[in-house]
Amino acid sequence: MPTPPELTSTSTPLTALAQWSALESHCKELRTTHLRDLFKSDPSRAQALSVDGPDGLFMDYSKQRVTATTMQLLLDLANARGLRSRIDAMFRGEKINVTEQRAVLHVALRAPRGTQILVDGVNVVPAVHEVLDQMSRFADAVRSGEWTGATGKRIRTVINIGIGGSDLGPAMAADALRAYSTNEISFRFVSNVDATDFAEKTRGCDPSETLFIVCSKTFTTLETMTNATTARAWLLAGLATVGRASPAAVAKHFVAVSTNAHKVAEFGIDTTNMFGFWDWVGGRYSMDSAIGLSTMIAIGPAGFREMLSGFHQMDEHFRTTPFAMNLPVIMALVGIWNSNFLGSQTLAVLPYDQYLDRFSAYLQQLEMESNGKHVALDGSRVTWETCPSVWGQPGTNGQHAFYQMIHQGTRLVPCDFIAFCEPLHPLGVHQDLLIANVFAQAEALAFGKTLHEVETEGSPAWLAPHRQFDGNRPSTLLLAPKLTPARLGSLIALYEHKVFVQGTLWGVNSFDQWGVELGKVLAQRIIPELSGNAPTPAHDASTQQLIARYRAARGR
Ligand code: G6Q
Repeated sequence: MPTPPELTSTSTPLTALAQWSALESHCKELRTTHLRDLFKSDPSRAQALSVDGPDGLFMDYSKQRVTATTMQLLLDLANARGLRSRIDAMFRGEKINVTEQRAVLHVALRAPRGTQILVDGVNVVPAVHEVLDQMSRFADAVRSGEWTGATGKRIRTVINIGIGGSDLGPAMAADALRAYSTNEISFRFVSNVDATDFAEKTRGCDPSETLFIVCSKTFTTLETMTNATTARAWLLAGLATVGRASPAAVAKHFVAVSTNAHKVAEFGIDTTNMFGFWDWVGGRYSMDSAIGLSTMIAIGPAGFREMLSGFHQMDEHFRTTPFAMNLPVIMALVGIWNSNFLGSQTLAVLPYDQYLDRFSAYLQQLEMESNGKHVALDGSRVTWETCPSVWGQPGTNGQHAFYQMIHQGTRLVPCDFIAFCEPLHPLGVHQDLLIANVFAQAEALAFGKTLHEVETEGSPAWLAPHRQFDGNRPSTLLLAPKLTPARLGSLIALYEHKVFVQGTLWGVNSFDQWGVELGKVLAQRIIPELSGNAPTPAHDASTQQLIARYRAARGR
């Protein structure tokens, strides 16, 4: 049985700390202060509450409802929660994922060759580079056409089969880095156990030109194994029409990314075409491991290593920069201020870059699966709020949809805006319009428009209240020179470490996910009951009724 964690730094409940009380008192004073006044009273505010990070990444958080005092008090809280020692423990490879007794070392996945990071006394960095080299050889072979399918044709479609952490990262990266991807191969992602996903993603594909990458850390996940089995049948049926269906053919069209060689072999995938990773890589922290094989095939080994260098730059920034200038730390503390003191329940992440279409979906897992928890590390129930709900979509689309609520709704919706100065498609005036919009939204949210201003513009009295904007709605703006593989890496590492800092302050384990278990277990119980062969289901009346309805609808 795992031994319970030592909790030197978090043994005092968060809200019992003097630093917490100091923030509560400060919040009472600052709560009613408008951003308009904060900017008026401090001409240096914009510069003071902005930070330059690695590779040109600039973060302006001056439109958050904080002052230098707020930030100092939040830093005091972080220090009281032992943030420094927690960061050091993670980078040292200590088993900080206490409920699973695992080290948490996604930072090792992007550590340069020659670095030393020990887990149980063994340096894990050489093994990381061995797998990267194996991936590089394979990616090159697929990209060049040297790797062919069973009929000798080159691969034109790569289909990643995986779910959760084995899907969201690679799927997000496929969109994010499309400008850097080969046009010779199309990339698709099957995750849902709904057969529609498989049917639609394989529509129009030629089996003889298709490569499946089955990504599953455990190689037992229901959705992934079901889709992989369907894929094998689809492949063999397709190859049968040209007389090439055989178990050997499967090896030319299936590779696996897993920690479970035994299950991979059992499925019929040649383990020489298996790319490994380790139990110290959490699913949602794995897109830079072999789980990113589809990304490497898309952008090439050099592009992938560039992405890893971006991750690593942010890791080093996080590890070495004083907290007051540390992007992930500041972002985390501002989030805690918004959630725990200003009472916001949500975070909108709004990238003004179409390539980041799936970025907020990726962050939803990273943030909500990591910190959506009500039990502290010591097993006690927390008496403070933890992770907000995270959502968003690329600008400017949202402006014509849900921004109404952000500007004039009754709830506080803090926003992270993300923008890049240089466009990847320099067409006409698009980029200036895009950037003008993101700057304008942040400005409008912060400063609003008073009733007096609306009336002065000539609005009749009955209409003026509808056209008035309170403002004082917080946002951070991340501005970078251009979206590149390295900057994508930095951006993801920024959020990974932000999540870690918040988890540390909230006192939860950001690296387990027990909350997804119960539904999985119940589904396993219900599966045979749907066929009608199982004994009378022992469920609540509502669930029994639903099972009965389903069986009737399916004639069972
Ligand atoms: C992520 C979670 C979860 C996991 C999937 C897929 O942190 O652990 O999303 O990635 O359940 O698991 P497998 O990779 O084992 O199929």
